[in-house]
Amino acid sequence: MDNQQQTGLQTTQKSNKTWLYVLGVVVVLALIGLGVWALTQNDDESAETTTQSSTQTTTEQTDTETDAATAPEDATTEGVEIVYTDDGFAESSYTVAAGSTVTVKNDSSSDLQFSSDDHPSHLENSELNQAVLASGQSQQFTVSETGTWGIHDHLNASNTTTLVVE
Ligand SMILES: [Cu+2]
Repeated sequence: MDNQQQTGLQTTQKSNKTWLYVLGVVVVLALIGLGVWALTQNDDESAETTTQSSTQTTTEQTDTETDAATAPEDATTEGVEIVYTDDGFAESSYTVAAGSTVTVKNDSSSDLQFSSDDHPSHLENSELNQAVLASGQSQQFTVSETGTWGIHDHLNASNTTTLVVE
C-alpha cells in the first residue's frame, strides 16, 4: 500500500462519518418536527371542542328566547270579542280567562242589552250585565268570576250565547 492509497482510504472513512452525522441531525429534526406537529394537532382539537361548546350554548339560549316569545300567545289571556248582528250572537260559545277583557260589538241594526241569564232577573252573574248598547257601538268590561254563564240580549231574549270564564 503506497501513500496515495492510504490517503484515499482515510478520506472515505471520514466521508462515511460525515454522512452518519448528517443522517443523525435529520432524524433529530424530523422527531422535533413530529413533536411540534402533534402538539399543534392537540391545540386545534381543543380549540374545536371549545368552539362547539360555545355554539351549543348559543343555540340553547336562542331556543329559550324563542320559547319565551311564543309563550304569551295563549289565546285565553288576550280577551275575547263578542259580535252581535241581526241574526244574534255570532258564536254559540266564547271562552276567556278570568281577569281578561270582553269586548261586545253591536253590529246589528237595533239596540242590544248584553245580560246574564236568567231573563228577566239577570242574577246568574251580575258582573256580566251591561247598559244598553246602540247599533254600531262597542263596550268593554272585565270578567273575574269563573264558570259557564248563559247570556242573552235582554231586548230580544231569544238571542243567546254562552260565556265560559276559566
Ligand atoms: Cu233579560
